[in-house]
Amino acid sequence: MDRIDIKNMLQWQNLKQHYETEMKNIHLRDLFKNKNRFNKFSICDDNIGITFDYSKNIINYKTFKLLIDFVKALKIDEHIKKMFSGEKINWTENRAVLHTALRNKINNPVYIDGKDIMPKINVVLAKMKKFSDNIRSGKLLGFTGKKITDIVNIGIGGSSLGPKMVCEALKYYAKGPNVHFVSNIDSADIYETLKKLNPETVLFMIASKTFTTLETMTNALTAKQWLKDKLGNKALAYQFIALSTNKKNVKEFGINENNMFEFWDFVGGRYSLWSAIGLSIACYVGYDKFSELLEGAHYIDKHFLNTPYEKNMPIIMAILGFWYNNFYGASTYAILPYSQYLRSFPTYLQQADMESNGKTINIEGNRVNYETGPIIWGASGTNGQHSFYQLIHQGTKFIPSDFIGFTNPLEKIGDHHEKLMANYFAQTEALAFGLTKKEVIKNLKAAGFSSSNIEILAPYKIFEGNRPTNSILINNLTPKTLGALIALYEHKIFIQGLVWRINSFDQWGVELGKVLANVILTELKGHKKNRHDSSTKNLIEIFNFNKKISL
Ligand code: G6Q
Repeated sequence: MDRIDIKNMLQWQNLKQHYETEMKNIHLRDLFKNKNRFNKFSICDDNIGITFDYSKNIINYKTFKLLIDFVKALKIDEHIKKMFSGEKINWTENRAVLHTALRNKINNPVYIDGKDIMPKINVVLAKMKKFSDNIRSGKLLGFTGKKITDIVNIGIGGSSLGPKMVCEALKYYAKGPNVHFVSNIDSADIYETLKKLNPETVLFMIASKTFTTLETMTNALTAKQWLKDKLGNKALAYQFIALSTNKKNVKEFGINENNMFEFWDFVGGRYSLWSAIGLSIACYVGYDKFSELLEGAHYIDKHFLNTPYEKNMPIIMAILGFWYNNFYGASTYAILPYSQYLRSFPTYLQQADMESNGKTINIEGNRVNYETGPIIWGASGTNGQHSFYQLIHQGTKFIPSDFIGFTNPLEKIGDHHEKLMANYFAQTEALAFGLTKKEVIKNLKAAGFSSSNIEILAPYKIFEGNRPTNSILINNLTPKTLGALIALYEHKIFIQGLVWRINSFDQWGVELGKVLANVILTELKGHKKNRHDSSTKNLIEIFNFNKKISL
């Protein structure tokens, strides 16, 4: 990237001035006086069945143009091309970023250092197909000849959150074995999972890019011992497989190369559900559905690459987030899916977004002088309405949010879906337009309140409104639309990283805690004492003392 101070750019200055002089005090009620607003600020893609309505954002035509001017000035198109063409844009790890190649359905060559990576991707996809077909059909059996009924994916972070979220989201389509995800090093996780399983019918997938992660390797060894105790050592060859980039460690662990599904360092952990890490998905819903998931993501990749900025969904999502983050001081962003199937989507996006853009050092190695990635949070649909929505509607914090909903339910039962979606529409309307004092007084009068009571109550019942939302309305929850939805957010995150001039693809911020934990572990095992601050030292001493007496 060129040396740029984004706050000194004319385009940033224009946005700043526009915010201060025209937008700071404007209300969505005023903006909606323009009857053409929905047409101008929405995109309906009938090919995939997604409507993206961003009209309930605090922007006018000029804001939109200035935001587009800003990203154009940053030449983001060049960076997008660099990612898709395998340039090593993850500069702190000297790696290409090619999760898009994993779902490259047109199969055109994609080169890293002059070598086409598509052949090796296709080999692994074919191996995943064969394996998942065989597990589902019962051609591949457990050690004692029984059909696999349960898969336990042992992995953490990117090696768990993506496949777990997708398996939950596509549960309706599942006909394969049950899937379980063990990630926490807390023994409660593996204990509670294993205690209900039959060792003869369990398949363990050890999902770890590096095959060194403390949590995963500890859980994997516990699972290995459990299976060995129940069925003997030979069962391992039948019921343990590895999803990894690290052949050597997989072998040392005792898993044969045939039982290893490979991926590569150009696939970041949090972008890995499209790779061998997605094998649990393929076994759960079938390879065809997994392939449709890839197809949906590929569809958005093409949209992202080929659509002008003004109609480009991920780019628009990115610039709107940037607008609130950097001009309105919004430090958090809510993700609100109106679908029980997508209940883990906010958790998944927390990693995808916050691990990517929670950074302070820019490409030149300097500390940024502006805000970068927001705090991402959220929960599924109406459940949230009965807890934290109060704060979004009437709290002092300014929280933009995304509402994700589906036109059709997967299973129509009574009027559940209409009721769910009535809430979906009502919430964005209430957040945008609120309830004025005049309207509150009118309502209270109609409800028969006395004037003195009206005076007391009215202030509490006012909704200021002007809370911005995006509505993503999808026809049906299918593997394809889910793939598309995930890819929309992946690219949004990428664009925001470009705007903030940070590396969205490393995660050094998770390292320090790991190093210190290794040091402290020796102390908890009583081997040695290290120097610590007085708080940490005393906490460790209390832990070690009480551990002895409770034993
Ligand atoms: C994601 C991160 C991180 C990673 C986990 C697990 O982008 O890199 O969440 O996925 O730390 O790592 P392994 O897959 O190497 O065990």
